[in-house]
Amino acid sequence: GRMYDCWLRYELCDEKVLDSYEDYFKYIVVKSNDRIISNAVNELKKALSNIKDVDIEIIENIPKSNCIFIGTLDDFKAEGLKVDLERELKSEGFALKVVKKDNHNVLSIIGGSEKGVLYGVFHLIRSIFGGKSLKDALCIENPQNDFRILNHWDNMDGSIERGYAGKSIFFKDNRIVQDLSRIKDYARLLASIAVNGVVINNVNVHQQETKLITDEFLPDVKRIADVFRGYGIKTYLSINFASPVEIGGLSTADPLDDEVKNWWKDVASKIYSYIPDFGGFLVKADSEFRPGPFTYGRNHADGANMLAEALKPYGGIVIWRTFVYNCMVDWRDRSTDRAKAAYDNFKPLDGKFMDNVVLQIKNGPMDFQIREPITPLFGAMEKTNVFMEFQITQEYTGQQKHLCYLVPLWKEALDFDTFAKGEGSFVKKVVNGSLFGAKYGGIVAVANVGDSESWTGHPLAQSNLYGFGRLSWNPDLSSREIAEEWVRLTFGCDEDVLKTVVPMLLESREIYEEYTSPLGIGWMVNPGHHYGPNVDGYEYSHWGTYHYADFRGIGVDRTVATGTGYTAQYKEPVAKMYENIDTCPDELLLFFHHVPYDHKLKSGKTVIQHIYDTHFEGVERVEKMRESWMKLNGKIDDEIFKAVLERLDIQVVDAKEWRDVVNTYFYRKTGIKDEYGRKIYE
Ligand code: BDP
Repeated sequence: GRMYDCWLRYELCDEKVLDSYEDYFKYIVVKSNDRIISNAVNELKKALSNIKDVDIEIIENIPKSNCIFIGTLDDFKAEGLKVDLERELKSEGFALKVVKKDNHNVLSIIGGSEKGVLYGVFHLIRSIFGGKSLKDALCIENPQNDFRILNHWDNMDGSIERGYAGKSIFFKDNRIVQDLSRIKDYARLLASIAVNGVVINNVNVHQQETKLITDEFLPDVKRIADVFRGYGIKTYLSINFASPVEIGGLSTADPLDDEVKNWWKDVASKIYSYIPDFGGFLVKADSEFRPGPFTYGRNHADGANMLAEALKPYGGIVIWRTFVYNCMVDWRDRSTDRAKAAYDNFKPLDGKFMDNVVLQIKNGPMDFQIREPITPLFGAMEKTNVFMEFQITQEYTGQQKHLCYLVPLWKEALDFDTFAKGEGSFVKKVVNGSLFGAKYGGIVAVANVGDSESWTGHPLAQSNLYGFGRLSWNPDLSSREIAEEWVRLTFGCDEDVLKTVVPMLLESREIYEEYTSPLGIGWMVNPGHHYGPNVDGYEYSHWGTYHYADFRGIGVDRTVATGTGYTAQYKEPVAKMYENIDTCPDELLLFFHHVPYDHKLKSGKTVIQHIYDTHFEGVERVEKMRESWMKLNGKIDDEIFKAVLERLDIQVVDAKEWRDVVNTYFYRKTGIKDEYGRKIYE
């Protein structure tokens, strides 16, 4: 069905664009029989076969007529065709060009490698079906990030931690699924947005998943890796740091112990015997009760380097997460600030990691809230490879019941200036490796897919998966460009649809923020499952997640002058900007400062009035979104229309609940009335 096909439904949205391509739609010339290239060619064939009167033939030699040529730069040159691309094309890059051969035109998709060819083909498909003329499609493109990886928080029992779209597509009943057809379709979807790595199991590695690195399961992991390989995607596994003890029969997992080191070397050699291009390990260690090097008095560099050494001979990498903090805080003790933890743990280790270790850093210093500042670690690790970690799955952003297009949030993070090497030291340059000359760079995200018909539960949440891929390829694309592309490919080019859905997407993050937790304070959710309002839900608990609201004021004082000193982790002038209440941006005020409720924001409103206004407005805007969606009845696929409407209905009801709980809470705390006399429950 259409929901299942996502943005690969291959329905022509504008007949007119065909004029510029049609001339070429007779022959596809392919020299290579490489698997990635044949998958690319098949995809193009499949796409074009959906166009009326197009009947395309795949041949080996350039004919005496116009044609499409698909191949690597080497294939291209072997054909005696000339273009000057050597210096411009990176391995995963591609060019789409029209080249003359005799008296004919050859529409050429030229890849720096087979993967480049695959991405070039999908670019052509995207252009044709997204309504772009050939002239606008011609280009040379290279990925700005070498690693573009999805993390799946899937467990082998089929459940997905923080999954809101059904069960795992990889695992069932404690085994890997037998039928891999859905995984193949997933690989196609990911290849179409140039994702090149997938971690198939949860970062919290439980007993069963610990065994994925053994002979019992590696043959099955290999089956998955074989499918992904055909689409240019490397397979990675999350590992359990305590594996040598839990499955290896050793008495320790101490990273400096020789037996432990050898045990991991054997594991690596075994894995690569099954999967020669295995990507590497993802590790959550010494975090939220997961085992790690701390148990043995060792640090994170000791732990990561030990694994890196085992993978090094095969070209694998260790992706070590920096989400490490004390999750057993005594809330009565005001001295711990969770926001400081990643920096405090990892900054002292800069320069101590092997060159095939990468630190994977969450965008914010807390945990995927709707609004957070950037983690200061991004400007601080000058001698270490780092990846950005985003969360596509909507744990704190509406759980795929609420519409929340996350690309604007991600762009904010990537466009942030760390000033680490003076002005222009954007986070996107840190994570792609260019700012500090790191060996590896990349963007990673926690996937939002499951076995639901639409993959993502909320059909419009497909835009987040799509957006992640497009943005990690090119962080300079705008949120709007990505949204428009996605809408055209998913719904066609009807202007009314475009004019309805694109603004819904673009406003949705702001709207969600309006009726949930205000001004960067975060949390205020029900503990455990993290859905729905609970203002004090995490206030008196051990997780380090507080807003400190009392009858006088609210917010966390993270200043150096009077607070936790967190602002000092940023470079100047960023540190000063946050430290000073007059320059701290409104939207993050309560993240950095504790203020009285009548404190005036830059907007001119008091904090309390801002809370009331945004909560009323947020609900009104959800209702408007629902109204505009209603206008699409009959204009788009009925199944999608209904599935979205069902969720918008839930969003309307639950947004009201948020509004009323939050407004009432603050009214009771302050006794201050809404200036406009709107309904606030007592
Ligand atoms: C938190 C999630 C938890 C994850 C953890 C992580 O609530 O389920 O295990 O992040 O990233 O946001 O490790």
